[in-house]
Amino acid sequence: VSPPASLRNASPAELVELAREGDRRALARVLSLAEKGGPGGRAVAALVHPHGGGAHTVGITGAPGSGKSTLVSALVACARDEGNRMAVLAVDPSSPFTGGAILGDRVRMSDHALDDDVFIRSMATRGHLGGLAVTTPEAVRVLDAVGFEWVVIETVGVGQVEVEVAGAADTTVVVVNPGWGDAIQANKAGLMEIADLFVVNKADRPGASDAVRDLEQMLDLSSPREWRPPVVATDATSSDGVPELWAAISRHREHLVASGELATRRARRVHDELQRIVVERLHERARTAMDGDRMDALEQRVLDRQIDPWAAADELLDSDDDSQG
Ligand SMILES: Nc1nc2c(ncn2[C@@H]2O[C@H](COP(=O)(O)OP(=O)(O)OP(=O)(O)O)[C@@H](O)[C@H]2O)c(=O)[nH]1
Ligand SMILES: [Mg+2]
Repeated sequence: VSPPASLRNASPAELVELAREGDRRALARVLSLAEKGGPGGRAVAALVHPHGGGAHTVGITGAPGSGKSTLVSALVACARDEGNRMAVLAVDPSSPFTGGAILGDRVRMSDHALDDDVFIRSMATRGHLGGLAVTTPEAVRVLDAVGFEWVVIETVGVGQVEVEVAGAADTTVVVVNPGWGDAIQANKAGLMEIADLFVVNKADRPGASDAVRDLEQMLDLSSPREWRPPVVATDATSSDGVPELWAAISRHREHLVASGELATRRARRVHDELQRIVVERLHERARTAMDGDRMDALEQRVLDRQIDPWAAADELLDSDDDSQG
C-alpha cells in the first residue's frame, strides 16, 4: 500500500510529529525508516530518542507454534481493559513475503484491528541491514516515543539472536507447552537465564501440570534470585489463566521499579547498545580501509617480504585516519 501523497513527501521530522499526534500511517512510515537504517533511520532515532522511556517492554519468546501470538492478542485485551495503549512487534525470522506466520498473526490480531490504541506490526527482518538485533530496538524506540504504555515484542525462541532480542525487554516471558522435555529444551536454549516469567501455554492439553512442576524444579535448582520467575499455566485460545499472566507481568513491572532493577537493566542496555554501535562503526571503517588498490599493494609488499603484516595494517589504518581528517 503506498502512502498518501501528503506523507510521501514528508520529512522525518514531520512524520515523527504526525506519529506522535496519533497518525498511524505516519507511524508506519517512521517505523519503516527506523527499520531500514541509514541516514533516514539515524534521523528518526535522533528525533524520537528524547521522547522515550515511558513504555514498559515485554519480550515473549518460545518455540514456533507455542501460542505466542494468541497469548499476545489476549494480553492486548488486558491492557485495553485497564485503558492502556499497547503496541506489538511480531518479529518473524522466516520468509518476509510468503511466511504463514505473518498472515496468521494478522488474522488473530484482527480482533484489535479497529482499535486506535493498539498498534500491531509484523517485522520481517530477513534481508534487512543489520538484522534482528539492530532493527528491533530501533522499532521499539519509535513505539516508546509515540506514547504506548506497553510494547510487546514476540520472537520465535530458536536462535541466539532471537533470545537476545527477547531478553533485552524489561520483562521477558518464556512460553513452553505441555509435553515431554519442553521445559528441558528451554533450559538448554538459555531461556532459563533470561526468563522473568514462564508460561505453560496449551494447558488444556495433557501434561500441563507436569510441565509446571518441571519448571518449578529447575527454578529450585537454579541460584536464588531476588525475583523468582512465576510459572503460569494458560489456555490462550479461551484466555484461561491470561488474567493471572497479566497480573504476574504487572507485578514484575512493579518489582523492577521498586527494587531499582529497572534502572540497572536500562543502564546495561544502553551500555550494550553503545558498545554494539561503536564496534559496528569500527567494522565499517575497517571494510572501507581494506577496500581497494592500497590493500592489494600492501598484500603484495607483505608477500615480497618488504613489510610485515603488522606494519602493513598500521599503514592501512593510519592513512585511513588521515583521509578522515
Ligand atoms: N489447544 C490450544 N491451542 C492453542 C493455544 N494457544 C494457541 N493455540 C493454537 O496453536 C496454534 C499456534 O498459535 P500461535 O499463537 O500462532 O503460535 P505462535 O507461537 O505465535 O506461532 P509462531 O509465531 O508461528 O511461532 C494456533 O492454531 C492456535 O490456535 C492453547 O492454549 N491451547
Ligand atoms: Mg506468532
